[in-house]
Formats: sequence, C-alpha cells, structure tokens
Amino acid sequence: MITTLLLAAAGLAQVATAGDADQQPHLLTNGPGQSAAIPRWDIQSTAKVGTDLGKLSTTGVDTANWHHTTQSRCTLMGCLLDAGVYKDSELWFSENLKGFDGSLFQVPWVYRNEFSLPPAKDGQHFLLETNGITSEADIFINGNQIANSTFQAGSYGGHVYDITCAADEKNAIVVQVHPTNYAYDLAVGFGDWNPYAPDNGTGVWRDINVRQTGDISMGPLSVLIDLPLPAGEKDATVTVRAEAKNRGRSDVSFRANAAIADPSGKAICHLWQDLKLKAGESRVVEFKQTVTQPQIWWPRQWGGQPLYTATVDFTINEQLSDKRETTFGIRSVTSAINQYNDTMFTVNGKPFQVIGAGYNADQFLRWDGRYFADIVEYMFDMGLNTIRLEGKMEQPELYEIGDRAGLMVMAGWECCDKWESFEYNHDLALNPPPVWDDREYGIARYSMAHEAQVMQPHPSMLTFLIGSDYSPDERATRGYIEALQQAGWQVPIIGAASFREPAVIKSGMKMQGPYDWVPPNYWHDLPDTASLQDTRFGSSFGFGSELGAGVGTPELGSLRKFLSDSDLDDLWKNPDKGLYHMSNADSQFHDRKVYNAALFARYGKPSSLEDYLMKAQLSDYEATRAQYEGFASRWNAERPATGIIYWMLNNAWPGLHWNQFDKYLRAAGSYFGTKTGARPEHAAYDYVSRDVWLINRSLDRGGKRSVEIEVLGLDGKVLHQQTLSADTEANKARTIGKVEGLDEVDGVVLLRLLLKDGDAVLSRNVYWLGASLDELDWEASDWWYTPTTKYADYTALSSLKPADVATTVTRGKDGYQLTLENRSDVPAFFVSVNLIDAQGHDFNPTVWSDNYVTLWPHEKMDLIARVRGGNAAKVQVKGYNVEAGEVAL
Ligand SMILES: *[C@@H]1O[C@H](CO)[C@@H](O)[C@H](O)[C@H]1NC(C)=O
Ligand SMILES: *[C@@H]1O[C@H](CO)[C@@H](O)[C@H](O)[C@H]1NC(C)=O
Ligand SMILES: *[C@@H]1O[C@H](CO)[C@@H](O)[C@H](O)[C@H]1NC(C)=O
Ligand SMILES: *[C@@H]1O[C@H](CO)[C@@H](O)[C@H](O)[C@H]1NC(C)=O
Ligand SMILES: CC(=O)N[C@H]1CO[C@H](CO)[C@@H](O)[C@@H]1O
Repeated sequence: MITTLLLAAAGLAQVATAGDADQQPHLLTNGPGQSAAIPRWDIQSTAKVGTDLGKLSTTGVDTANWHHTTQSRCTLMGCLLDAGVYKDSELWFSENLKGFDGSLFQVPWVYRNEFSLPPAKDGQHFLLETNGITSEADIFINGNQIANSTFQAGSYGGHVYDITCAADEKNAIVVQVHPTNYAYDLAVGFGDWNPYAPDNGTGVWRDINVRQTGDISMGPLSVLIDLPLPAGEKDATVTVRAEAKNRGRSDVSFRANAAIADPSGKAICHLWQDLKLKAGESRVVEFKQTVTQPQIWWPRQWGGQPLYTATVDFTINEQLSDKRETTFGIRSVTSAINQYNDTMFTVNGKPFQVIGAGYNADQFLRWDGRYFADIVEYMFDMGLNTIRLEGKMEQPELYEIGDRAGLMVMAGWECCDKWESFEYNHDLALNPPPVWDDREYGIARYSMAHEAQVMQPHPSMLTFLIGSDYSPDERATRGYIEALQQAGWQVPIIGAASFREPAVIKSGMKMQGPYDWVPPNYWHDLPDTASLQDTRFGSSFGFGSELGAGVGTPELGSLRKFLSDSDLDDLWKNPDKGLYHMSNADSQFHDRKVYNAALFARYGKPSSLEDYLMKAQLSDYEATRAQYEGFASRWNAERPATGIIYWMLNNAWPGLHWNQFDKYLRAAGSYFGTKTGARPEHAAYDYVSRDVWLINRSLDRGGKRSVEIEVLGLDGKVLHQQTLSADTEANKARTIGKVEGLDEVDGVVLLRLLLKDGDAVLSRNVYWLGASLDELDWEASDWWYTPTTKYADYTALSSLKPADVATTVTRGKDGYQLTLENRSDVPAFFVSVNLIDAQGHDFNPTVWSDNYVTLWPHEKMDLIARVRGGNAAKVQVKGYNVEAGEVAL
C-alpha cells in the first residue's frame, strides 16, 4: 500500500511549479516590529537532492519533484501526510504502521522555501527565530550558513539569528534536519505510550519566524505579578519586562514605552523610559505598575478569566524600532510540601486540588487548535481542572487556549531516553543512552530558557516539572532553574513527577501506579494513614502524577475505523493476546490480560463483540468513577489527596486504553465515569466503609443539602430507602453517614444516591454492588498494579429482565434533547446514547449532559447533547438489558 501511495505522490508533485522568484510571497511589509512564520515548506530527502545546502538555498532551484506542503510547521511525517503522500486513516489501520520502512528517515532531509523581504536600508535588521527543530538542523539563506547543527539542536531549542547580512529582497531558505534517535537526542518521544512515528518526529515541527526590527530589538515579554491576598481586595503590582539589544554599529538612544490595558481594552497606563545602549549591548527593560481593584483570573471551576494586555515598544527618534504585545492574567500560584511530603497547590490563596489528566500529542505532532479546544471543553465537561504535559509542550496557542478557558497547565520534561540519562539513572542500564555531555547540558538549558519565555506570561501555568520519572542531577537542575528565573518564572518549579531520590528539588508527587486494571475499592481501601506508603501505592492520598486503572476502550464506531475484523475478534476471543494498538510490544501494557481477566470473571465470559464492549464500558466507567471519587472525597483527609492526574487523557493515535475519550473524540465509559466521579458537587459511595462522601469543589457559600439513598433489586423492588442531611462547606469533602441495607445482597443490587438542594437534583449517581468486594493482594503491589486475588461477582447482571426504553428527541439551539423513558418494572441498566450522521459515522464532538445511565423502573430522564454544528441523522440507544436500536432525528 505504501509503495502505491509514494508513486501517486510523485505524480502529484509534477503538477506543482518550480520556485519562481517573481512569485515569492511577501513575508513582511515595510516596517519594524513585525514577525511572520515561513508559511509553507517544500521537503525532500538528501538522498535525492544531495547535501549542497549552499546551492539548494539559492533562489530559483527547481523543486518540482519535491513534496509540497501547506504547513508552516510539520515533522517529516506530518509534512508527507499534509502533502498527501500518506493517509493517517491507512497508516493507523490494523498493523499497517508496523510494516512502514523507516529507513528513508535515516538520512537528513531538507525543508526549503522562498520569500521576499522589504529592500535593505540603514538601521533595519532581520532576525530569524527558531522555536526548536528535531533533532538538529543546519540553516542556510541565499547560500550563507546561518546556523549549524551543533548549536541548533533539540526539539525545544529556540534561537535568534541575525540574518540582516544574508537577507535580500528575494530569498531562499533551506533547513537541513538530521535523523532523530531517542537515545541520543533531546526530542519529543512517546516512551511506552504508543509506537513511534517512523521519522521519530524529525523536522521543523514548530514555526521559524522572520522578524524585522530597527537598531534596537526586543526579546519576548514577561509579566510578573504581585498579588496580595485575599485576592482582589488590595492593589496588585504588575511588572512588564523585555530585553533590549542594540544591533547597530554605534551607540543608540531610544525610548521604551509600555501600555497596559484592562480586560475591556481600556488603557490603565502609559509608561516610558529614555535609555541608551552601546553597540552590541543588551539589557532588560522593566516597567512596574500598580493595578487598583485588579480583576482576578481564576481556574474555570472558581471564576472568570479576565485577561489584561501589555504592549511594549522601542522607538528611536520617534521611529518604531521593535514592538511586542502579550495578554496576561492577575493571579498567584504557590505550592508547599506538607508533613507527609506531598505537594499541595494554592491558586489565589485557595487550596487547589488538582483534578486532571495526562495529555498526549498527535503521533505525528500535528497541532490542530480546534481539536485541542474541543479536548479542553471535554475536560471541563468531565469536571477536570488541570492538564499535564509530560514533554508535550506543543505550540504557543495551547497556552492561549488554556488562559481563555481557565485550564491549569502542569508542564514539564518527559521521562526516560536522553532526557533522563543522568549518571545515576540505573533503570536505563539495560539499554543505556550515553550520559549527558557538556553540549547536552547546554541544549537542555537553552531548551528550558526558550520554553520558559513562551509560558511565562500565561495565567494558566500551574507549575513546571523539571523531571518526570527521575529528578535531574545537580548540574542540570541548576541550569533549568537559572533559565526559569531569567525568564521571570513565578509559579512553582517541581523536581520530578515521582518520589525518587536523589532530588535537588523535592517533588512531593508519587508515580507508583497503577497503570493497569485495579478494582474500584482500590481507591477507597485506606486503613491506616501511617502505613499507606508501603503497599497502597496509588490509593487516594498525596499527589498522584500519573495513575489509572488502564481503561479507555473505544466504542464500535471508532474501533471499526482502525481495526480489521480479525483484530476485532481478538478483543474478545483472545483476551491475553498482545495488541498493536495497546502500548509498545516491549511494555507490560501491550496486552489486555489483567483487564480482561477481571472483565471475564466479574461480568461473565463475553458472548459477542457487542457483549464484550458493553462489559468493557461498564468496567471503564466503574474504574474512572471510583478513582476520581476516591481522590475528591479525601481532599480533607488526615493525609489529604492533593492531586490526581489520570493516565491518560487522550491517545496519540487510535489506542485501546489509557484515555478518557478516543482519537475520534467519541466519549464512552471512561469519560462518563470520570464525569460522574469528578462532579464539582457530588455525593459518592465508599465501597469499603459504605460511607457517603459529600464533595464540594466550589468556593461560594454553603447551605443545607440532602442525599436520598435507594437500594433496588434487579427485579425492580425497592430494598431500602434512607435520607441523609448535611450542611455543605466550600472546597471541602467529608462523610455524612453510612448506607444501610447492604448486609445481605443476593446477587447484585443497584444503589442510587441523589444529592439535592431542596427539590433540585445536583448529582445523580448509580452503583451496582455484589455480595462481596474484589480482594486485593496489597503485599504484592507493584509499580504498575496490585493483583486481585478474588473477584466481585456481577454475573447476575446478565439475568436482568429486558427493559423497554422509549426515546424521544427534540432539536434545540445548540443540539438535541433526548428523553428516555423506562416503560418496564425493572431497571434499565447502563443505557447509552450516541448520535450518528447520515453515513452512519459517529457525530463528534458531542457534549452529553450525561450518558451510560441507569433508569429506575418507569423513570423518565432528559439527556442534552450539545454539538458544534451540522445535523445528526439518528441516535443509537443500547443498554445492558435494553435492546440496541436507532431513532431517526
Ligand atoms: C556553530 O554555531 C555556533 C553558534 O552560532 C558557533 O558558536 C559555533 O562555532 C559553530 N560551530 C561550528 C562547528 O561551526
Ligand atoms: C528512532 O529512535 C530509535 C531509538 O529510540 C531508533 O532505534 C530508531 O532507529 C530511530 N529511527 C530513525 C528513523 O532514526
Ligand atoms: C519525608 O521525606 C524525608 C526524606 O526526604 C523522610 O526522611 C521522611 O520520613 C518523610 N516523611 C514522611 C512522613 O514520609
Ligand atoms: C458547595 O458549596 C457552595 C458554597 O459552599 C454552594 O454554593 C454549593 O451549592 C455547594 N454544593 C453542594 C453540593 O453542597
Ligand atoms: C420513580 C419514577 O421515576 N417514577 C416515574 C415513573 O414514570 C412515570 C412516567 O412514565 C413518571 O410520571 C414517574 O414520575
């Protein structure tokens, strides 16, 4: 298949014309203070075009046989996908990617483009700004070498090159990128998460900008905030900083101007300073301003996201020399390590429990801002407040989206490979990447400097983790910290995402699993705070930087897009088989053994693919709900659960586990389990103690609440009713009583908790409970899971009598309203709905008010679907004891 595609692409290339200097796009108009990305690239292998970069970077080179992309930034694979050489739907199907011959990426490739610039004149400078090129690059413009691959190295290595002498009105630029090997290069990798792209992410994956300035140029802006607490009650102080550099050949006097505007755009102040710099000299220019009655930026769960704007310009004799602008928010973030060595964050002085998930980039590092914005909406819909980027710092737009949305960002370096090949890192001994040399300490440091500059002004930043699985050694730590401080970094710097020693900076975070299936009571079985650390690795205490029960099974509409019929059979007929769409082949997460053993034992051997998927969604829902409920409920425990990062939010490609929604944005069991368990106002059941936890993650005033409890037999008979009342407290979780009536469960019963404010239902939560719980062998806990020695028995669910559920649909402004009505005397268990289009494809993204719901006998329930646009054609309805069907819209 791949050969055919290559041939097809060669044909395509012929249509395009050679670079014609007269048709060069104007990159910048006349005038300083502008910056533009090289808008698109032609790419080709040096095996085809040779390595005479001087010659290739002259204008008029015939590029007819190159690959023509429309992208300003793309890895080699990303570019070739964009150019139509490959299709991800084909690469990602079944095991196709396994057969991809990556040897074409073992030689350097070149990126090339032509562009025009305004004519040269005195006191005018052009700067080339890189933002990281993988793995390293040589850059030539018009036959002149601008950068070499010794210096321009690392995926995050951003540099500024003065190209004034090399630039002309008509220009050709060539970037030669070198092959990437994760053992040798500080690149963007995936560890055991998923197969690597065949090019290992090599290429110009971030923009290369050309910037025009006068003699005095400006570096990136940073904004430092001094916010006295309580937030908003006193004046705040804002300090805007930028580096000024004299690029001329003589001394220059200039004026630095700064303006700050409030979130409505109204100017707060104009400040200026007259300054002088010698030729070649640079200094940091700083403006300080008091902001009275500051409008405070809050994480979405607590308030609004007002954004101020800072604009700075430099003028020489009233002529503009350079200019930059940034938005910023007024907020403060701190962290402290408590008496149990756990990290606890505050935002604007309020203790902030991190309820988040770990992000994965696209397998080919393609950035799609709309897709990311959809992901963020899903996150908020699920009740999450934080995203962890483990070495996936993506593009600057990510932080802008985070600022506007009120998402907190926990950025940091990635695990393993070259990034953590310090002398003491014995885990790497079996496959040792060479330890860092002087050059690599340098690359790491300027990578940090560059990322810190990009992230600094953004109020969405919660922290930067300078290590993941390991803490960096002392020399690397020092480099990172100096780079962060120079950028004006104010939010906490955390040493690593795990407890490992040695650590120059303590992490206060744990990374001891689980990553594979554990039963729901895992998260609630916390007998004695003192001994927790020994065996209860992942349980609900402290800060879990990456943990989950290994769930996230896509539904059929998605599976059919990337699995063959025999792959689909494997899911339920070969429960122990290693699967390509799980983690990598050398990982313990390559198969679904642990997961499937539990599914088969607890719910009964699947009788079909559909039956398997129904049970999988049930397992996934149960797993994520228990995890989030465990952590949310222990927010105020003796040893508090200070944060949770579910492993993971999403997949780089269509994966079979470790996600809360699939690559196609279909939300299934793991999503709605999370959405229930992470509700801001919630009543949760503790599987072990049978307590009801009242969870309140909001900040306003409290009041009277009630929790109505009902236990129901599978035959539809009410077995027990009870009401608990309590006063709620802001930003607190506590127990308010025990569920009675569960002592003699025969088979399986359903438990419903309704959290109410008067008559209004704030949270509705249904559990299925067997006669006994799963039994864990805590002593055998490993870094990746705790074995279950005896499974709970939920097989009675298969004997549920069929329920008849009527569905009616109305179209609303933003989507659809569905009404489900259970017309039977038995409960309608685990009923899910899904919109599809006229072709029968899933209709995504769709935000459902709720899904995978259980209706009591004769209960009526409204479900609201918010869609982005367009029309769905049908809704699919199915349930554990509800026959699958479709309703036309
Ligand atoms: C590579 O570039 C850096 C920075 O421009 C320079 O200091 C160094 O001498 C160059 N190395 C070689 C081998 O040209
Ligand atoms: C990608 O990196 C791996 C090591 O992590 C290496 O074995 C492989 O050869 C690299 N691929 C290419 C195309 O360089
Ligand atoms: C906290 O960590 C230190 C080592 O850094 C250790 O000596 C101490 O026992 C830990 N405290 C707790 C409560 O685990
Ligand atoms: C949570 O607390 C806030 C303020 O205390 C209140 O407005 C909200 O209704 C409470 N929610 C619940 C479920 O108690
Ligand atoms: C308990 C419950 O939900 N009862 C409902 C049964 O269904 C009818 C309509 O089918 C409703 O009117 C009841 O409120």
